[in-house]
Formats: sequence, C-alpha cells, structure tokens
Amino acid sequence: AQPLDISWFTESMRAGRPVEILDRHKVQQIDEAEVVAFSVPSYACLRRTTLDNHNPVLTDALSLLAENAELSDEDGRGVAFRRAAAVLKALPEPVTGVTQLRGLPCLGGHSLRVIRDILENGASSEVEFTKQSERFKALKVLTDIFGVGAKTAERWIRDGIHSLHQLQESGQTLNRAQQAGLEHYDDLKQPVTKAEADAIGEIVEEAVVSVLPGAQITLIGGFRRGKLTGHDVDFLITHPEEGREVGLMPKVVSWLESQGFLLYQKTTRNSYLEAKDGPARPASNMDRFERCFSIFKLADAEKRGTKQTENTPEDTCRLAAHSQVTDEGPKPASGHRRWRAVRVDLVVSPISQFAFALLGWTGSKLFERELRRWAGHEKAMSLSSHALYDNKQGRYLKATSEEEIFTYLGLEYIPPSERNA
Ligand code: DCT
Ligand code: MG
Repeated sequence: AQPLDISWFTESMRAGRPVEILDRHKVQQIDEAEVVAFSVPSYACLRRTTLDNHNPVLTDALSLLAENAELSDEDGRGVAFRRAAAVLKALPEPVTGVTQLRGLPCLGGHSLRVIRDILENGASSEVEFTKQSERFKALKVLTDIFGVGAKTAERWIRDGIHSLHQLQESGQTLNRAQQAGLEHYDDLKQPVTKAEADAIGEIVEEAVVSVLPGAQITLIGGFRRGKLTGHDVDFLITHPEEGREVGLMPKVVSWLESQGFLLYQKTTRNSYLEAKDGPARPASNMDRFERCFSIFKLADAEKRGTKQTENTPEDTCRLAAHSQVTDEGPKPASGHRRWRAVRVDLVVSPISQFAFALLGWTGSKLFERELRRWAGHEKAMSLSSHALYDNKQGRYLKATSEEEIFTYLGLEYIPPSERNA
C-alpha cells in the first residue's frame, strides 16, 4: 500500500492558500483490496464538518474517552481523542476497515486501537470498561450538576460521595450555583430543543429591546451550528452604536427577574476595558465579556407561543408553575409541572468586537481551538473572541464580519453549519 499523497495540502498550507476541504479528487485507491482511503487536512478549521456524521459509533466511543480524560485532569489526552473523533466526523462515508484510515492526521496509536477494536469486535474493551467504571460514573453524575467541575467532583469522590443521594446526605456545603444545579438536576439533564431555544430567544429579545431599544441578540453556540438540541442556549447581545451596550446586562437581568423568568443567575463583569495588555491576549479567551450564567424557568405556554407579556411576576409564576391547561401532548419530565428549567448563557459584546465574539462563541469547542492553533502556528497571529492580533505587523486587525476574519487567517470561509468538528 502506498502512503497517501497529501503534498497538495501541505503546500497550500505553507503558501497560506485556502485549501479544498476533503478533496474528493485526491481520494485514492490503495493496495490490492482496492480499499478507498480518505484524505483529510489536519486542522479542523480547514474541514467542513456538518452534523451528518457517518461514523457515530466510532466518534461516540472516542468522545467518551475524551470526556473521561478531561474529567481526570488529562487535557492533553482529551484533546487527542477529540481531534481523532473530529477527523472521523469529517469523513464522507462510514469506515469499514482500518486500512482506509492510513495517512489520516490526528489518529494516534491509542485512537487507532480503539477504532480497530470496534471495527473488528463490535466494541472497544477500553470504552466498555470506562463506561462501567465506578469512578467514571461518579464523575459523570457529579459534574452533570450545574456548578460542579471536575476538581470538585474529584474531591467529593475522595470523600466517598458517588451519587446525588450520597451528596445530599453528606452535609457538604454547596455554593448557590450548585444548589440550583442540584434542585433542577433532572430538568437540566434533558436536552434543550430548538423550539425551546427559540421560545427563550423571544423572551430574551423582549428583555433586551425593553431596556435598550436597538440592541440586537444573536443565537450562538450549538444552535447556530444547526444542532437540534443542546445542553444550554447561548445568546450574544450587542448594540450597533459602540458604548451603548455598557451596563446592559444588569438591566436585562433585572427585567427577566422582575418577570419571574430566572431561577438562578450569576453575572460576571467584563474585564476587557480595564485590561492594559490589549484584548488579544487574555488569560483565557472566554472570560472577558460581561456574561450571565442563568437557569431559565420556561413555561409550556411560552413554548406554544401563547405567552402573555403583561404578567406581574406573580402572574408569570402562576402561569408557569400552576397552569391547569390540559391540552398538551407529552408531560414534562418532572411530574405535573407546566414549566421546565433551562440553562441559558448571555454574553454582551461591544459592536467593535462583535465579529470576533460571534466567531468565538459559535463553536464547536474543537473548531475554536483549531482556529486559534492555526492562527498562532501557521499565521503568527493570536485570535480570541475579542480580537485578532498580527504578531508580525504588531497590530490588531479589525473585522466587522466572520468572513473577514477567515480571510485574514488565509482560510476558506466555513459557515456555522460546517463547524461541527
Ligand atoms: N466555547 C469555546 N471553548 C470553551 C467553551 C465554549 O470555544 N471552553 C465556545 C464554543 C461554543 C460556545 O462557546 C458555547 O459553549 P457550549 O454551550 O458549551 O457549547 P455548544 O457547542 O453550544 O454545545 P451545546 O449544544 O451542548 O450547548
Ligand atoms: Mg451551548
């Protein structure tokens, strides 16, 4: 068998030319068995990854190992499994044999072993072992609580806490987020649907334009990429006039609170204005916008688009919690309640940073990571959700659209629906 010829790709990369993604002409036939091999660029931001995944069994297995590594403070291994899974997500067909994977990037020995196991035996012993392991199960249950990260879960497990019941019995002090997370555990585990995301979008829009006419909201995160469900709903808020967005978040939150829409919220102030080192090199790319982590109370009536807008908080609660309407289809997961809890993230950006925020918050997480890696390693630029800095020119590159940012980076534009790496 001959190795795949990917020189067309590396040359284009070196020259900074946009590269054809998943180049079908370059797909080769190798060895006597005439196995079709795939050719894929190594950076996820050079690939078009739709939600049409032809290898879900393999990618689920690798994602589970990635999750296990991330929960065990092994981020390097986590990223390696995420990259391997992402390569398989971009393939045009189901993989039927490991020979097809020859020459593909990001598939290390460990990932290949897992893939071979599944292709040959129907399952990976390592994945099955991990799924069954008490430690993994406990880490999952505990980190599924909103407000609980891997570190906290780890500490609790060391104290013998493996389940929600044990946590409740333990007398551990929980912070406000964790209390809310525990209280709404079942609801927050249920995937959020697009219809629910849209219903919440209407409420947030009403809040935003009530407190600042002209302000705009955009659905970001997985739903902007076309996902049908998500673990939360993410919105980006801005105003076309620079500076008008200052102080917006507390007003939006007060409005939502006064209408009885919030079960929990925590707002973090922005920190980009006071930063001296310029916006492109924050300690983390996620933490500088004014941001509100919240849990919404979404009434069934809102989902059906029959919401009443002039309710007092009491009315809204009544509408949400005790509605006696009986005409709906499936019952909510939680008994006879007529509402559910939904995780919602709000982010406010000044218009000058909007394109960067939009690109940075649309995801997927791996696509974002790969964009930043591409910018740094191949272009000597640093990309964040605030700005793009050109290290060679020593200046920030302004952009008003995502397309412009891709152009600066020497990349072919990839629309949100193809960023599902
Ligand atoms: N993001 C990122 N890096 C992180 C966290 C988030 O780049 N460490 C970006 C990418 C996605 C966006 O923020 C929203 O984050 P999530 O809601 O966690 O991701 P999602 O793709 O919307 O996933 P889900 O559909 O499950 O909500
Ligand atoms: Mg999301």
